[in-house]
Amino acid sequence: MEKLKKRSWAEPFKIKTVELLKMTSPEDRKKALEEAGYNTFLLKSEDVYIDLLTDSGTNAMSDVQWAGLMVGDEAYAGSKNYYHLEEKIQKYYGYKYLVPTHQGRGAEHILSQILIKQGDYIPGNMYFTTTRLHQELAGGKFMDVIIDEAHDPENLHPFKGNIDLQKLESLVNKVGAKKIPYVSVAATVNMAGGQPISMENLRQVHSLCSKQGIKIFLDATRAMENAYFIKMREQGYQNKSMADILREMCSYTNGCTMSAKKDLLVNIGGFLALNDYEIFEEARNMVVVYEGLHTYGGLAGRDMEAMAIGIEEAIQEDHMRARIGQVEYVGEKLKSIDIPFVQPIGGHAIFLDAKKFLPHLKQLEFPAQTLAAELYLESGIRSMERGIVSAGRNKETGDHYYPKLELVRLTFPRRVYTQAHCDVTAEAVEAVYENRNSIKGLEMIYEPKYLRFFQARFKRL
Ligand code: PM9
Repeated sequence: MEKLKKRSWAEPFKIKTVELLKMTSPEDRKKALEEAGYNTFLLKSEDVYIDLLTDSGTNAMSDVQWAGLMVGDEAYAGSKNYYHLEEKIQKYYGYKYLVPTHQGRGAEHILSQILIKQGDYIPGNMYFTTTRLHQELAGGKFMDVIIDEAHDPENLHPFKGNIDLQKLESLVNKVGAKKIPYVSVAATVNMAGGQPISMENLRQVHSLCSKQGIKIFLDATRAMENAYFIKMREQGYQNKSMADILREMCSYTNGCTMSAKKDLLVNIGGFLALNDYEIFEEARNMVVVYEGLHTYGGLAGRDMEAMAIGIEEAIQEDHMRARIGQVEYVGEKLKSIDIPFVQPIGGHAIFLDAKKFLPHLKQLEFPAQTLAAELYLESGIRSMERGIVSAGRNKETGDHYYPKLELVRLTFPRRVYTQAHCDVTAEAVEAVYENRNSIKGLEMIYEPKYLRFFQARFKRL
């Protein structure tokens, strides 16, 4: 008898409930895509087979989280679930004060309005769409200080989310520390391909900022995934627990904004967590204007309970190994058939390199938007454009930003899809790749003012 060659890993859960999917024909998909203006955000979810649009709010909750919904304390003020969530945030992230928000951008709005003044600069490790918009709406200018390697899809740097300390220092020298309310540090870096920042880099940024009196705010949306990469890749962290690594990361920052819809395994929710009492006081004043009372911030008590439980589940190494392992599984398959995508394989998604995939398309023919549309047509798989459409326009010049990275994100919701879904996905990408030379680009026919990627419409050239 032939022997099996390796030992596999499997998910640390079993399936109790399933959600049925509708199978569609190529004709159905053509019609749906035309109606959606070639924008995958505008497709109806029921027309999608495997939904890899985002890992945001699309995770499967555990039976314990669902049970947690039943102990939701829906009091207007002082819900016990708020105190439970506060306790878990203090324990795992180490911040003192909690302001819940309806989701990540609610926290970004409040933080930006409190700290940014007209004419300020906010350095960060690559922009994120909503984060930069809130910084701009508050009168600030985002400055990208990520290492150059992050803009190169093929570069194998293990921590492509790192901040270039020289870029940061020269910005401080040029504009002065007073014009920099804080450094915006994301972990992992979404737009760079789900790439982590190293602990050493965070420590160095902290040391530079402390000398200059500049604060640091963490975008902790996928910080637990970042902690896992540190454990796997950074010397000295192999024997530390995920919880210890996460706390150390947070200890170099003054607070965080959080979209709990990712790492924390819930369908809705976010928060602002802070160490500085004065900022907390102002945030509590603002949250009642824009979100809800300071002990619910736009969430139901049950949402906060599910999030508190989600923190405990997400910090488990077994969970994270399976979560990141699934993305890695798809990445290794695509690598074996030479599909161009961002390497190293990221934490939450595979980012196809649309410039390499469709080299005959100019950037203004929207190669990533086109590729996302083609993948849907081929297979019913929904992905997301992360290129020139997402980058938007420069507020001062009115011209498009032309990002170096023109990517299509295949984003894996946590605990949702099986290995068979992963195989189907890789095969669909391969089928589009085989037909790539016949693919034509798109023209934008409707462009909304803010965050245009959500609602823009296109037609085929
Ligand atoms: N990220 C994503 O699909 C949601 C839709 S795209 C705007 O990746 C980071 C790193 C995010 C993020 C959302 C937010 C905003 C902040 N930071 O969507 O408002 O990835 O909860 O969070 C999406 P909310």
